[in-house]
Amino acid sequence: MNKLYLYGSLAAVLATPRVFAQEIEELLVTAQHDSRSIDVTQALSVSPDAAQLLRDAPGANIATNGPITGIPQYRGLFGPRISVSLDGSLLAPAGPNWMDPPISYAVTAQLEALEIYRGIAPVSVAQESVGGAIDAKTRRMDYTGSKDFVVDGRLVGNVQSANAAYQLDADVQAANDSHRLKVAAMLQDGDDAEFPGGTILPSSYERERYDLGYGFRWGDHSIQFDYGYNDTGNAGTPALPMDIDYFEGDLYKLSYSYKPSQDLELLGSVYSSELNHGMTNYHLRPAPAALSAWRQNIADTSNLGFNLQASLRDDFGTWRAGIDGFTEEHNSNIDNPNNSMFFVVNFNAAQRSIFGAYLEREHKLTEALGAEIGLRVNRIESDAGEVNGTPAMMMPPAQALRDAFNGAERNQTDTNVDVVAKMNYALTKQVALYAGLAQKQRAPSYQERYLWLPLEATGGLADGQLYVGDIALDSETARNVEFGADIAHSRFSMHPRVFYYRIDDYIQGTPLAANDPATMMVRMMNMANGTNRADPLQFNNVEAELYGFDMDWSFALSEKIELSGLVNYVRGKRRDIDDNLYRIAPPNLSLRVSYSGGPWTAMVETVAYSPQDDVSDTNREQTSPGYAVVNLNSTWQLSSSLQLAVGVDNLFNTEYAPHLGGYNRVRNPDVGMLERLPAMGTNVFGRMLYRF
Ligand SMILES: [Cu+2]
Repeated sequence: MNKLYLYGSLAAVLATPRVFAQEIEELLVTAQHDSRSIDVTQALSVSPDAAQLLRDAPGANIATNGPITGIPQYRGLFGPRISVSLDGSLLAPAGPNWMDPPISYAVTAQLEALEIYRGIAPVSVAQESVGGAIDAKTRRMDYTGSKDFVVDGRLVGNVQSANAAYQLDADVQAANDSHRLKVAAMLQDGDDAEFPGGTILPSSYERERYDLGYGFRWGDHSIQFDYGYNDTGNAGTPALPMDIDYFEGDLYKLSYSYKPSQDLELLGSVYSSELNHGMTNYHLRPAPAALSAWRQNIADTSNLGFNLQASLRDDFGTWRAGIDGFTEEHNSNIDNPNNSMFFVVNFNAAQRSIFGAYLEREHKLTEALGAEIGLRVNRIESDAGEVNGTPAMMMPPAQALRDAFNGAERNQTDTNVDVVAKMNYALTKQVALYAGLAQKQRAPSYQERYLWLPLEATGGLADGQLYVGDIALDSETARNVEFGADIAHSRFSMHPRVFYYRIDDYIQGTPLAANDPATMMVRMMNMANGTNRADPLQFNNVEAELYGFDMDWSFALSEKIELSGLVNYVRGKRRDIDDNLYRIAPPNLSLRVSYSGGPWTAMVETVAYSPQDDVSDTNREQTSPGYAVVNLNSTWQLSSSLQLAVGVDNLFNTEYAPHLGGYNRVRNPDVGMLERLPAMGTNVFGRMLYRF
């Protein structure tokens, strides 16, 4: 009996880690697929920036303007062309230069899924998604089946060497059959990062985040209230002209769901965020020598949104219908602490409201043939208040710009139509073919319309160019077509896609005439300050196209060893002149060998980028050389509740500068001014994950 008991318990001990490894974490798997989206949350990343997770998704990349300022790029499109939502809610950044991109408000350690819609995004998931859609889904406990509360707590701590950074995250949730509660706190801190040639200045950061949630369910109804408080302190953005002094934000959401049957579901939510932001060019980076060149920018943003969706399932598919709205309002004021007379009203109550309605049908035509069709109509209204500034009181060209802006009809309305048609055909049980066709539109951003004085407030372009807006801009219209296949055998899977986007009225900066007041103003400033800034660009409607190919694949060598990888290629061009589009990720691929056996996993990865020579002359973009880096990591499931992970990124301390990394704007002995910013050198990291 004794012997048997021992045997039994030994078996239990041996079996435990594997069973719980699945239950706890599923952490190490790479991209998870369904036909519509890719989830990259399972990647082992200790980055403070959720955008970094995107590197595991085919077609995706990251434009990095600072350690917590990553802007998603998908198939060469980025910024406002990609809809990023947080549990379905939109957020317009407070930084006019997107120092706080929407995805930066997603708490990495608390994500349940980071869903990247592959290719053409359904009209039901995003209002404006010319370049795709990403939704960050926060982990949330389900209601249980009994009155007794079940508690689920998670504690995550990680450290990394390249910037002496740490992150702590605690997430405690409790639920019974009718109540659920969540309390979470997150703390991040990092120093300036090291690269093989020195230090990236400034690239330190500090951020705190606190979340509360409460849900109540009765019968077929449930309501949920969520609140988040974001407090970012000093954080470097060396690719931009200033650094973050603070971001302080309150995020609110109230949602309701009614599910009377398996077939019918009603969802509704209202949400808002109040964001305050300060940045300077003197508190974190070496201050300009001339006291007159010191600048502080104080900005605030109010966001308010709602959505309402009904979905109805029948034997052949699902209908989804809904309405949604989102309003953002921005103020931004520039001053100089050394001169109380100096001011620039950069944006005054610049508003953008979008109201949309959609209808979508997913339909099974035959056992093998499925279709999705969707139609969305959006109405976008934008407006801005009058502006002024010291330059306009002293320099005739600036005065002309101000007077033209204040005298113009700034209230603009756009009506946009999105159409989506997609088909899936299952050739065999293992092979499905896919085709998609869409028209997507996007109205201009407030920066593109209302930037009246030549500045770099461009939503994170980070090209070092001065820009002015154009109130009369038209909406972008993207028509795209894509084909692909989804191949999934027991040991082998592959998801290739080819795509083509033709974008009419693509918004980008173009040169202005020499006698334009904006050009005259920049030249006048150069003379007065002894500077050498290039002539400004004006946001304009041009013609563009993008095409390419992306794929993820995996091949199981044995039960425990798997090969996998990504291949990404995208090319972006102007159609109206002979030029390339700006800041397009160079062709790249990754190759990975992973091992998972019992409580252990291990992974070796090579990531290689080719040079990018197809650069934008208009944006005075620099080419970049290719590179390859090797990364390793390993996890160990010590018990059902404890997992340890260690890893090394950039094992060989390779010095390289990603094409999407932006140019250095900071006086730094180790990196030249306007040189492309290097990535971190060898970075050793460790992570502990404890569940209770
Ligand atoms: Cu800022």
